[in-house]
Formats: sequence, structure tokens, C-alpha cells
Amino acid sequence: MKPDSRVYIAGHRGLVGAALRRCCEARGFRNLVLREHAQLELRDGQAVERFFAAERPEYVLLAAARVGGIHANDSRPAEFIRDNLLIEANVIDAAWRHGVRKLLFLGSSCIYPKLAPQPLREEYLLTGALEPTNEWYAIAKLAGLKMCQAYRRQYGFQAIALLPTNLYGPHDNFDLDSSHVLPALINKIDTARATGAARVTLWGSGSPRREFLFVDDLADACLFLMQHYADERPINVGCGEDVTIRELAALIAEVVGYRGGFEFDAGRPDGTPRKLLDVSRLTALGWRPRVDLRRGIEITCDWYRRHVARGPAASSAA
Ligand code: GFB
Repeated sequence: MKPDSRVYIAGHRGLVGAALRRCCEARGFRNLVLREHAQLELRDGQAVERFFAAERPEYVLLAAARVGGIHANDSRPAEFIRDNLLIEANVIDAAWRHGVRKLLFLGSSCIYPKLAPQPLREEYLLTGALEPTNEWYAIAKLAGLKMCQAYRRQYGFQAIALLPTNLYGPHDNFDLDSSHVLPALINKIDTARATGAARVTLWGSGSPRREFLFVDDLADACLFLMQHYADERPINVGCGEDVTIRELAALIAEVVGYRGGFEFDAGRPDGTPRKLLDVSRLTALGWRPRVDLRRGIEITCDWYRRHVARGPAASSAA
């Protein structure tokens, strides 16, 4: 990709898409093609066809998807499987038909089998039962990954598939019902600090382990792999270390200055016990993340307080 290449970032307003836009602009890409959801409905095949025929992007970063945390996935299975299948099928097919030179597809570490050996290697995909709370999303993302491989094999289409670990950062979703765990805990714990609450309720047992990658590191890895990766196998993108949900809560409490306690709601699911990625293939290519978990939480908390938290208590802490 060159600075004047026409690069379409699908989903540029979301957590990953906004980071990709920041990363591309920082690297001097001056020909980004961007469409708000209201301007282009990616679930509508005819609208996607018209867009690609008119705009003819050279590169596509497919960051548009229906995403959410464990509760959203578990409670809205039809939306998660339907919307993700429609988006990826429409965009991958239209990109190939309109001569896109390379497309980047984003899977997720949650598409691995629930009880696969740890750390997860790319060859463990499809070797066991999925985590029930998000199997709908996982099946859709596995289909997208397979579509990239099929279009490479049959048509020689340059599509690469990344498997990122849990992501977080600015522009994340902090809604307590639909969000992932890290932004949810920032919301809950910072609110408890601001209101003086004595306890914060977390879901599950607190024992599951999660790996977290700051979203600007993911964006950097995406552009790195767009330049240096052209294999049909998917590739893991993570930081190579994980923490328990309990340890995560304690770290966020330290960063936001909350000194109260925690209780755990056993009525909520734990989900996958662990999903640590083996990132040796990515490391061997020469890429490493730069933002550690504490620093990433500090940046994300600051963004949350400036853009999401309301009220004098929060703003006085900004
Ligand atoms: O990020 P998360 O919602 O989803 O993390 P997954 C869920 C883990 O955090 C579970 C615990 O062990 C929850 O019990 N947890 C504790 C909480 N308190 C909370 C809370 O207030 N909110 C949330 N959300 N969790 C997702 C997949 O799995 O991983 C998605 O469902 C996606 O499809 C994402 O792939 C990357 O990490 O379990």
C-alpha cells in the first residue's frame, strides 16, 4: 500500500476501524475511503455492489462487524450470525469482483474450540466444540475466514485473515449490557469511584483468563501484515500474556483510584476458561506490540472519562 492508494476501511467508526483510521492517517495515507453505516448498509448486497463499482478501492480493511461481549453474544444469536455472515459475504465477494488488490479480514480468538490446548496455535481451529455463549459469532467468523481461503484458492484473490485476541481502547463500547469485559469494568469501577460505592459486582467467578491487546497495536499489526503477509493460513495477533478477570479488576481499580471491594455474580457465565494466543508466527515476522496493559487501561480510562462518563465527579477526575 502506498500513501495515495485508495484504502477502504469498512467500519471506521468502531473500536478497530477508528484505530485503523488513526494508524493510516499517521502513516500519511491520504486516500482513505470511508462510509458511515447510514451511508452504506453492508448487509445489503446491492448497495455494496454499487459502492464497489463506483469507488473501486485498491485495498480493503474489513473492520465492520456485529460485535459484543459474552452477554450480547449469548442473548442475540440471530443478529450475530446473520449480520456477520451478510457483511463478510457481501464485502469479500464484491472486493474480488471489483479488482481489490488485497483484503484484510478480522476473525477473533473466540473462534477457537472452547477447550483447545493453550496457548492457541492456528492449526487448532475446527478441532473441537466451540464456546456455547458465542458459537453463533464464531461460526460466522469461521465462515468468513474460509471464504478468504476459498477465494484465494479458486480466484487467486489476495485475502488475509487475522485472529486478534480481546481488544480494547478509545472508541470502545462501554455499555454494560453489550460490551466486552474490560470496558465494562472501567465503566463499573470508575462509576463506583465517582459515587463512593463500597462494592462492584462482576460477572462469573473471576477465574477465567483473558489476553488483552490495545487496539492501536492491533491496527499497527494490520498494516504490518498487509505489507508482509500473504498466506492462506490465518495468523494470531496478541500480546502473548493473560490475566484473570479478578486481576484485571484489581488493575483497573488501581488505575482509576477505586478502593472498594468486589463481589462475583455466579449467575453470570464465565465463558471460555482461557484463550491465550500463541503469537510465535507473528513474532517471527518481526512484529511486537508496544502498549502494555496498564498503559492501555490508563489511555482507555482517560478516553472514557472525556467521552462517556458524565457528571461533575467524573469530569473533576478528567
Ligand atoms: O469480553 P467478554 O465479555 O467476552 O469477557 P469473552 C467475559 C468474561 O469476563 C467472562 C467476565 O468470564 C465474564 O464472566 N466478566 C466479569 C464480565 N464481569 C463482566 C462484565 O461486567 N461484563 C462482561 N462483558 N464480562 C468474547 C466473545 O468472549 O470475546 C466475543 O463473546 C468476542 O464474540 C470477544 O470474540 C473478543 O472474552 O468471554
